[in-house]
Amino acid sequence: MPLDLYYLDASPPVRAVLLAGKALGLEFNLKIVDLFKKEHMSPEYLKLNPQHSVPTLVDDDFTIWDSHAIVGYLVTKYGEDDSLYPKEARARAIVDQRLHFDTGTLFPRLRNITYPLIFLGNPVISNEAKRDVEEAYQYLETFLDGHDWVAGDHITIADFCCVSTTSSLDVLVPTANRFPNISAWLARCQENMVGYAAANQAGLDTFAKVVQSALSKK
Ligand SMILES: N[C@@H](CCC(=O)N[C@@H](CS)C(=O)NCC(=O)O)C(=O)O
Repeated sequence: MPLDLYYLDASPPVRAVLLAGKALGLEFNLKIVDLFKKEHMSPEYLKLNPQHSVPTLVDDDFTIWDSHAIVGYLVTKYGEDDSLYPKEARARAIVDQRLHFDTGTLFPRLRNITYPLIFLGNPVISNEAKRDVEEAYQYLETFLDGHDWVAGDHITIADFCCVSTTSSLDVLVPTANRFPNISAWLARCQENMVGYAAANQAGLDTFAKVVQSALSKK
């Protein structure tokens, strides 16, 4: 039974799911939801996902949305082992904390910039928004102290979620050389994650083009 993934590859949460799919060797039946054409507000899509967000996964008769819920589900259902989402209580709690960090801190600070920029046509990134992003970078920098991956010493689903958001933030508020742990981790993700080029880089390039075009309207 194919896994249907409703997606738009410029979207960071979508790219987290694509990365998880590559790591697990899963094929998705990709269905584009063009947010620019408001396809996510169509009655059919709202029936599937009343919160009208991408990504949404349909696995046979089961529908789930929110990238963090999706990647956890995919590992639990299709992973050969639990290494990407450990079952041991404390290891899992750390992964969950990082997932919630993406949901509650990283992604909202990205959205605070992209929503006005891309969807309201406001081509300015405020100093306050930049400061918020830099504060989030500082948290991430600290999590990575002494660790190769955001939840410890091996890749987990938290890396998929945090890298898709952080690499997108980096386009808007460059980490430059100010956050060495983040720079090293971004390079590590690029080198070590299965299918990084197709799953994250391609959509990130599209995201960067959309952002640059919106910023050029200043
Ligand atoms: N927490 C959600 C966030 C998903 C989200 O906000 N996606 C954006 C695209 S990056 C979207 O679908 N926006 C349209 C909307 O929410 O109406 C997740 O991780 O899946």
